[in-house]
Amino acid sequence: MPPRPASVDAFPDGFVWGAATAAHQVEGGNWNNDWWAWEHGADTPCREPSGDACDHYHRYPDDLDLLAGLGFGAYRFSLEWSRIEPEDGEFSAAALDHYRRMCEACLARGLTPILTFHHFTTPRWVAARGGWAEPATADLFARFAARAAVRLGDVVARMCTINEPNIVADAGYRWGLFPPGHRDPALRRRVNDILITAHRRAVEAIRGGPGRAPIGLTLAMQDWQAVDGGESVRDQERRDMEDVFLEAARGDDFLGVQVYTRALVGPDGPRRPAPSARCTQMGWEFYPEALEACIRRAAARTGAPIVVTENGVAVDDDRERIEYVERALRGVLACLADGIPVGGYLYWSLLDNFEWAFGYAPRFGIVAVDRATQRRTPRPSAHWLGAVARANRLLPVP
Ligand code: GCO
Repeated sequence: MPPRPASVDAFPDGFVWGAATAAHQVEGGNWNNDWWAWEHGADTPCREPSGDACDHYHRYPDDLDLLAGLGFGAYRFSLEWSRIEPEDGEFSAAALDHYRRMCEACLARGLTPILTFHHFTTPRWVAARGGWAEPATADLFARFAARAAVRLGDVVARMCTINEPNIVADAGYRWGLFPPGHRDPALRRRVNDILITAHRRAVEAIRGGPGRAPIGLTLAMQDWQAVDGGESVRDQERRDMEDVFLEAARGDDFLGVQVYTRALVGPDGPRRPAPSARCTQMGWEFYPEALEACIRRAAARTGAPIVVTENGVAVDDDRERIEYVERALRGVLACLADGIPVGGYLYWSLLDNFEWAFGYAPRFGIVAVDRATQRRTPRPSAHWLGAVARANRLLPVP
């Protein structure tokens, strides 16, 4: 086959390349939030507690050295609300200083800091008052966001209010997989609304602070495909999972799109992948083409600029990771070729980390972490994607 013309594989100037993490999944010792309690509770689906995680709270300078050295230009990470506001209205200047140092450490290494205010975990005192089922939580979150933005707004390049509010609601209030473990579809819709209110109020609150970094939310999306006449069930599922949030994101500075796979929906509801399907360690179908479909849908529904704030795969064989990312990036290029504004691609995740109820078994990292020694070892995918980032074009798969 003749080589493709170079321009086909090039990304636009200024396209942002990075990797993402979330506080509870990497920091370690986050005992003051609802997830830690959930990990240690009886009868929860958690396989193991988060413990020291990757000790990233202390090791972040080395991890940022690694990320920058590989060729990446951005780092997405999150604040741990329970450290910053350990009790109602008691804000920790030391915790905020820690996150400011992290932002400054990014900037010193040429990494663009992309900050998420809420990534799944909620302080215990908030959870005890009803968590996201309680409308007052929207105001508590906005107050926290305002405080954090005052301290950090001038040293961040982009801000994500709430990570995957649709998963917070769905996994926590409909399926009982995340805290608080409810199984109540009506409550889940109510929680959707409260999370949307929280996002809107946080945007307002953050805008009152210093800096002019774009603000948006990040949404978990799938390529929803109807099978055997499942169109209307698919549409209803997708409405509660995505459409209500896409509508809420209209007018935002950007939308963070986070995609891993497709969802097949029959008249009886979502289906598991066929036994013959190629699956990842998560049991999700290996389907990198979902990213393109989701970017197109998100852009069409919101009119907002898109950033891929998460895309990645949990696999044993790192060659599969490279294959997955390469195919996903072809989809990003196809979107760009059609004029859809996609501003960056952040791989999930920099490090092998605490994958919520799944514990440490799934390996999402481009960097392997030895659980006993905390030693980091970049995988071939880290070197390949770092080279792609440096070249700002898709490179041949090694
Ligand atoms: C999520 C998250 C990450 C996950 C990742 C893989 O959205 O679920 O943002 O915390 O680890 O998506 O499941």
